[in-house]
Amino acid sequence: MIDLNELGWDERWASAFAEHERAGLIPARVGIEFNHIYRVFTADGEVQAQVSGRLRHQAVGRHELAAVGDWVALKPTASEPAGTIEAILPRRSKFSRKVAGELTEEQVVAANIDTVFLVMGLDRDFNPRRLERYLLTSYESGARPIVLLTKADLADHVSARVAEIETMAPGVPVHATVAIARETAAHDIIQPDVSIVEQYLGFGRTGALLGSSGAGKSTMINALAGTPVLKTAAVRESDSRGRHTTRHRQLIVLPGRGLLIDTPGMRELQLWDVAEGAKDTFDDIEVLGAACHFTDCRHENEPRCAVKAAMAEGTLTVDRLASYGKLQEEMRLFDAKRDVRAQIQDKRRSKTIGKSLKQLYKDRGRE
Ligand SMILES: Nc1nc2c(ncn2[C@@H]2O[C@H](COP(=O)(O)OP(=O)(O)OP(=O)(O)O)[C@@H](O)[C@H]2O)c(=O)[nH]1
Ligand SMILES: [Mg+2]
Ligand SMILES: [Zn+2]
Repeated sequence: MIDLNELGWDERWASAFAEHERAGLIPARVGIEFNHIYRVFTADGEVQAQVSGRLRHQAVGRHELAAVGDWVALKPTASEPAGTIEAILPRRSKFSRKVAGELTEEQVVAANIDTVFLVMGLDRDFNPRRLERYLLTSYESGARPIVLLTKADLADHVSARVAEIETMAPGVPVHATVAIARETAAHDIIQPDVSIVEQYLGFGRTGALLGSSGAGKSTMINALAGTPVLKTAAVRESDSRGRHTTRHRQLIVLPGRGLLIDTPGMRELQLWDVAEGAKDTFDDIEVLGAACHFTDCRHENEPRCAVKAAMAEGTLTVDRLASYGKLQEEMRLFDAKRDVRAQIQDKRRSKTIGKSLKQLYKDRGRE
């Protein structure tokens, strides 16, 4: 038996589930997703599940299929410990990205999370510009972002780097630690400080770890679990790159202390719908921009440009303005692509509705 509250179940979920309960379905939380096969937690234990044909047929994109962290309505299979996912409860939060490759499709990386841990190594993985993109997506997610800088044993100027990230992400807590006990160059042994992560979790609360391959996400979860529940592997010496050890998303229960979702390192974090998040991340530039003489100032060669002035003063770096510009361009492209896709989806929806209407008339005719 599993206590559903331990998995994050509460009164609000129960009332969202009421109609499914009347239909004889049982609540379950998605623990693993791998090639459309799921393992879900139910009050009776963990079972294998797949999405019902109806749900799959109705879905206009993969974001409408179940994702790790989702609460779902499960129809148990009578003969074996398995079931069919008949419905997905509306998500309270989600971390999404655009699927890798050309397709403009949303992929939900983790659902119903309270906290997003953005994990970045202080080795060669350290890259503030990349973190900026993760922050953007976090602001959109509905979960609280926390930056976790791992591999503190491998960096010389840890506090300077923490400060660097702090100025980039106002209001976001930034912590540096190790995910595994290590000896520093000065022969001190540093132990992982699991309380850094624990303070943002707690009974029934869910966190997700995101970051590039090799950053130490699985290692950190193992430290919290107190036993190696997840596979880890050494990074490439030359550039600290990971080997994509974690292959699927997985929800780990830390009994009484919360839940953590491990995710595979992302090769690329393609942004999904970050308009609002952009405003938060580049708050400084947005504020400066409001003071430019021209309301449509592109901060290039326009006179009386507040952004250019800040750069001349040194309060704004060229790098930061460049990533702001890159983001603006990316959002323009994204919006254009999404418009095309929305048109296609609308067509598909009206086709499906058209079909079911036809069927309805046929059935009526027979009555
Ligand atoms: N020196 C040092 N090594 C660490 C630290 N944290 C993790 N590592 C090592 O980094 C390597 C990669 O760790 P993983 O936990 O597999 O990384 P991951 O983020 O889960 O990577 P993927 O599953 O590929 O996405 C392992 O060899 C870990 O032992 C740390 O704080 N210091
Ligand atoms: Mg991993
Ligand atoms: Zn300007």
